Amino acid sequence: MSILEHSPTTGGSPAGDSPDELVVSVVIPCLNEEGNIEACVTQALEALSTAGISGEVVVADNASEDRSAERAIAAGARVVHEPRRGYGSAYLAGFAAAQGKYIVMGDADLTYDFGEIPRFVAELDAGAELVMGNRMDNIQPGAMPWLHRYVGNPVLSGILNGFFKTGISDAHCGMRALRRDVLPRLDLRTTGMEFASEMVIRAGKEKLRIAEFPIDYHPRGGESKLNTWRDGWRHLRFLLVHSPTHLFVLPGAILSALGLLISLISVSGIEVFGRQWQLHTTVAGSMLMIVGVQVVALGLCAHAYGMYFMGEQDPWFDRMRARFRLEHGLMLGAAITVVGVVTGGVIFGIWINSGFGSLSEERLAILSATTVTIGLQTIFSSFLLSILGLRRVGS
Ligand SMILES: Nc1nc2c(ncn2[C@@H]2O[C@H](COP(=O)(O)OP(=O)(O)OP(=O)(O)O)[C@@H](O)[C@H]2O)c(=O)[nH]1
Ligand SMILES: [Mg+2]
Repeated sequence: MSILEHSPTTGGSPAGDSPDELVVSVVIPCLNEEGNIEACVTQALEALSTAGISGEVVVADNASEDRSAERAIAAGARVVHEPRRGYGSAYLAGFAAAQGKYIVMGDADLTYDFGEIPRFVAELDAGAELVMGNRMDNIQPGAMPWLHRYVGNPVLSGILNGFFKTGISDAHCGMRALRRDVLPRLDLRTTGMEFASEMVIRAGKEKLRIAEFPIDYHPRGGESKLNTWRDGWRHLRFLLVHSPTHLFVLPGAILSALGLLISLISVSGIEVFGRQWQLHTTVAGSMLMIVGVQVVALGLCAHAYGMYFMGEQDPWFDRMRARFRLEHGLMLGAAITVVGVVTGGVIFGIWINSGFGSLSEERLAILSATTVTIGLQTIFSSFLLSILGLRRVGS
């Protein structure tokens, strides 16, 4: 990365900041935006000087093949180069070079109005640590494709809020602002478009003070760099792998409960929907139980990994850990295994009673095998959980 030019505006700064301190760094990621970048930089610098805020504009050029970098410098920006492609990579380079107390973020495509910078700064001055724009009620005609507006954004924002309870209305809005000193706490790492989600999720987990207000979203100049399916999937993938509860534990618990219910109905021979459930249903119930328990166990291990190796905070898992020890898991697993073995013994008894003749206890046999499988899974998963916890001091 090399710094080409530095031209902070010379306006005054809000009360309380030393005159030399740069208050705002406007950071703009840029990939082949030669038709837009000058206007964006000019607008940002004008907004800063009109409001009397000392600041700079940092353009993170992502190996543009056009004249974006030259145009940005000509307009008065400081340009840093990030050869590794990706929206997140560009921002990480821009953040590393930023010198202001606050960072204001916005795309280099004329979709956002950099004249809004003072409003973002005012929210930060008022105590917010992250300020989000919300485009959803002010999308100008032609600014956002139907699929993004009514499917992609609401669905992904809904999942994000369902999983992480951030309460943010427009989690993918590219115009936002934050205090530069919260960056170490956010510890952002992703390189692609999912960077937008990562920042919001991390801010929620770190319990930052978050403010949001409505902003306009204008039609883009030049070609969009967003790939609907690839970038949508990158967001979704990020949400899933950062929430073991929703990826593993809940689905696993639902699968096993459903499997148990189906198996019990099938083995007991009671009629549901006007008929008894036969062998095929027992097999399905058994499969659901085994998969469900396996998935829950993987989820607990993922939680443990997140806590012990990635510094995640998880009160639910903490409570679980305080209550249950390895020995509890082993006892539970052993008890389940014994139930399975006893069920097998019952089948054996039936066989003896029939004088070792033909035997037709398939459903009970499936139940027995399933129970033993689940018991053994529980025992070995408990050991794995314990191994993951070994790294923890005092465990
Ligand atoms: N997608 C993408 N954008 C990059 C990259 N590097 C820098 N950018 C910039 O990141 C910003 C966001 O990209 P956009 O194409 O505007 O994506 P978007 O805002 O989600 O989608 P639009 O609504 O079409 O603008 C733009 O300023 C890009 O120039 C990169 O490698 N990939
Ligand atoms: Mg854009």
